[in-house]
Amino acid sequence: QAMVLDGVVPYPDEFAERYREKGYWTGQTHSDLLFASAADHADEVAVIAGDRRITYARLAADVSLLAGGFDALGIRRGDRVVVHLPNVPEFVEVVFALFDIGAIPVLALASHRRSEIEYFIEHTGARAYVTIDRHDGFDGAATAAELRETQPTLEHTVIVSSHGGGTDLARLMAGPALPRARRSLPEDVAFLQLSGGTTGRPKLIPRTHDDYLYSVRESDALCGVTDRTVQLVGLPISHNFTMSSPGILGVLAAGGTLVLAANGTPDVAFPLIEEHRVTQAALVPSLALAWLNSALRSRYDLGSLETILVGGAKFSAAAARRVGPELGCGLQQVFGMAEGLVNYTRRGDDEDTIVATQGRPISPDDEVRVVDDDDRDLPDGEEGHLLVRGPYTIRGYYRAPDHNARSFTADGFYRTGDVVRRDARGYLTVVGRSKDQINRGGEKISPEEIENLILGHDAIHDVSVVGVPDESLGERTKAYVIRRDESDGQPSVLGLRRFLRDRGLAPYKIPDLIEFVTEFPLTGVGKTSKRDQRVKGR
Ligand code: J2J
Repeated sequence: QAMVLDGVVPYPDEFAERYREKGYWTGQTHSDLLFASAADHADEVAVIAGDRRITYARLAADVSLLAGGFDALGIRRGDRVVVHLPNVPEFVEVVFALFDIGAIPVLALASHRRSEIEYFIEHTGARAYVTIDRHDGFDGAATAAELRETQPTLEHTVIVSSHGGGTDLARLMAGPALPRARRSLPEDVAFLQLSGGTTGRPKLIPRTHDDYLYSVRESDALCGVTDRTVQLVGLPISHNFTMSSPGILGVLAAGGTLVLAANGTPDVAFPLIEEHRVTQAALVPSLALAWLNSALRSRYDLGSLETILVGGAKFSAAAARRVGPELGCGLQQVFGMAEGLVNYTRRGDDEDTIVATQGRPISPDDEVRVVDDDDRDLPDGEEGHLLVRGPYTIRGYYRAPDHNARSFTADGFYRTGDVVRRDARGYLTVVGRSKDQINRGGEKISPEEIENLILGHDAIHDVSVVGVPDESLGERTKAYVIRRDESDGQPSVLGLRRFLRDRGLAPYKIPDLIEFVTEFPLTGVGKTSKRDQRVKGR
C-alpha cells in the first residue's frame, strides 16, 4: 500500500494513470536503481573521492549494511531524516540506505547552518540528523548535541568523520545488512528536496520515486550518459541539479563513474579532470566563467571533457559562445527547478539555439504556459510568467497549504516565478523573474528570510534585502538597513554580520553589502521600491 504522508498533494489519479500508461512512470524505486546497476556493473567504479575508489558492488554492500544500521536504530519507512553532508561518498551511501528502508531524506545543503537545520527538523518532525564533524567552519558534533537538546522529535544524530576515523557510520555498518526487499513503493515520496524559497523559509518539495526517476532517465538520454561517463561533481551534492540533471542518479543509473570534488573551481576541478579523464561536468554560470577565464587551463589536459552542463542561473550568450572554442567541449544549457520542470538544449542543436536559449522541456507531456499578469496565455515570442504542469512537477509543497494556494493554479500548474519567452519550437529563454528571490550564482536566497532575521535585532527599525547586479555571480545580496537610533551608529556593519552568523544562518545568505540609510525609496503606492534599490545598489 502506498505510504500516506500528511501534507503532500498527490498527483490526481487520472494524471498518474496517464503517466504510467505512457511509460513515464515505470515503477522503479531509487533503491531498485542502485541494486540494478550493482548487478550490471559490479566491479566497475561508481564513486571516486580523493584516493577512495568505490565499486558498484562495494557501494551496494555498504548501503545494505548502513540500512541495517538505520533499521536497528528504529528508522522506518516514512520517517524523515535530515541529511546535511558535503561532497563526500558517505552522502551517496546514506541517502541510498534511507531509500532502501523507505525513510525520507531531507536534503539540506552543506552550507546550511543551525538556523536552517533547526527549521528542517521542526517542519518535518525528523527523527534523525546525519552530518559531518567538520566542514567549512561548521562544527557538526556541537550542532548535533545542541539540536538533540532543543528538538523534541530528534532521537538520533549520526556524525560522519571528515578524516576517516572510527565513525558513527562505521558503527552503524557493523551489524547485519538489511536483506534485499521492497520497503517502499514507486508512488511513495522518496525524499524532500529544497526550494530556493521566496517567503520566510525554504519550502520543502516532496518528490516520488516514479516522477523523479522519469526525469533522471530522460536526462541520461538527452545528455548522452552511459557507463563510460565520468562525471565531475563539484556543485553542492544534494542540490537538485547535482542529483538529477542528469547528476548523481543519472550516472549511477547508467553505470558510470562519479568524481567527487570539494567544489568546482578550476584549481580543484582541472587536476581531477586530467587525472580521471572526466567526460562531463555540471556548472553554474559563475563557475563556467571561472573555467573560461582561468590561467590554469593551459596547465592541465582537459581533452577528455565532452560536455559541460550549465544551469541554475542565466548563462550569458556571450560566455556560452566561448565554451566550444576555448574549452574544447560541448555545452548544454539546463534550466531546471527542484519543483520539477527541467529544460535542456539538445546535443544536436544549432549554435544559436545552444547559446541563446535555455532549452526545451524534457517531456512531451510537460504542459508549459506563458501567461500575462491575469493568467491569460500569450503568443509565442512574448515575455510572460512561466507556469507548468507535468509528469515530474509537484502539485504542492510539503505542509504548506497557504503557500500552495498562491504557488499553484486551481488546476495544478506550478507558478515558477520565472519570466520567459517561448519560441515556435518550444524553446524557452529566461528573461527575468517575478518572484522575490535572489539568485546568487545559482544559490537561491529569499530576501524575506534574511529580512525577518535582521528584524530580530533590537536596534534595527526596518530592512530591505535585494539582489544587486554582479559581474561574476550575476547578483549579490544587499541589505538596506534603517537603525532605530542613528545617533549611536549601532549596530555596525560587522556587528550585523556577526549577529546573523550567531543566529546560525548559512554563510551564503549573509548580505554581501550592507548600507545604513534613513529611509527607503518608495513606489507610487507608498511601498518600498526594491526596484530602485536594485538599480542603485551596485
Ligand atoms: C536562468 N535561470 C535559471 C537557467 C535555473 C537543473 C538546473 C538548475 C536547477 C535549479 C535544477 C536557470 N537560466 N539556466 O533544479 O534540476 C533559476 C530559475 C528557476 C530556479 C530554480 C536542475 N536554471 N534557474 O537551479 O530549484 O529561476 O533549481 O526557477 O535551485 O533557478 O532553482 P533550483
